[in-house]
Amino acid sequence: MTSLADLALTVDEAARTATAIPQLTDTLPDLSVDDAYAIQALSLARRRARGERRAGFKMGLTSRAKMQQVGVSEVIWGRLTDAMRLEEGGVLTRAAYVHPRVEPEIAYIIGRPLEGNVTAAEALAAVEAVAPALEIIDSRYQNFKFALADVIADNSSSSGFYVGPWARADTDVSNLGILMEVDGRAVQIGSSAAILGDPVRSLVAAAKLVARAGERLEPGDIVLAGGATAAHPLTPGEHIETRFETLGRVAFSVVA
Ligand code: 0L1
Ligand code: MG
Repeated sequence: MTSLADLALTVDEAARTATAIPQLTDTLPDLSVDDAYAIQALSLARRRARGERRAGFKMGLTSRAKMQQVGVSEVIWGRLTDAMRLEEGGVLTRAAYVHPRVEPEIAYIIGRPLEGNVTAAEALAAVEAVAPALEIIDSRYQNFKFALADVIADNSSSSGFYVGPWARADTDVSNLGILMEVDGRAVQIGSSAAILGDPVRSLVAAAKLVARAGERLEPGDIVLAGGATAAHPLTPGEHIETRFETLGRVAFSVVA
C-alpha cells in the first residue's frame, strides 16, 4: 500500500522538478480530504527540511464559480513558504512551473494570533496590514485536472505569490475594482467582493480551517484571501500588471 509519506514525496517532487503527474485519485479513488491535508503537511515538511520557512497560508476555491468547477461547497487552503514569494516588479521563469496561471488576490498580514471560530470583527482586529497581491497557481496534475483530494494534497495548487504595497489594516477592501492587463490589454476585470462576498470572510475561514489542523494564524503570517477573477495562463514574453482600486498595482514579467 502507498503510504501518505510516499504520496507527499510524489507531489513534492512534481513541484520541485516542475513535472506533471497523474491524479492521485486515479489509483486511489477513495483518498479522503483528511488524508489529502496530511499529504499536504508532509510535503510541506519536506520543503522545510530543504530550508524553506513558513510564510503563511493561501485560501482557495473562494468564489462560487471555482467551487462549482470542483464540485465543493467549502473553501480549501494551502501553505506558503518564503521560497514561494516572488519579487514584485521582477520576472517569473516559466520553466520552473508545470502550467502556471496568475490570479489577483488580497493579502493580509497578521499582527496578533488568530485561531478557531472568530467573527469578522475579531479577524480584522488581528490584521496588521492589507495589500494587493497576485497568486501563481500551478497544479502539478496533468492538464490542470484534479479531484478535491488531489488539489488539497498538491498544496491547493499554490506555487508563488507577489505582494504589492502594504496599506493600513482598516483600509476597506470589501469591494475594490481590479483590472489585470497583459501587455497593456485587459484580460480580467473584477472586484474583491468576488472573494466570498468580502475577503474578510476568507480570513475567518482561514482561522477556522487551519485550527482543524492544529495550527493558528501567527503574527507575520501572510494570508492570501483567494482569487478575485478567473486565472490567466502565463506565456513567456508577457508583462502582467494588475491594478487594485485604492491599493495600487502589482506587476511582473514572464521569461522562458
Ligand atoms: O487559489 C485557488 O483558488 C486555486 C485553488 C485550486 C484550484 C485551482 O488550481 O484552480
Ligand atoms: Mg488563489
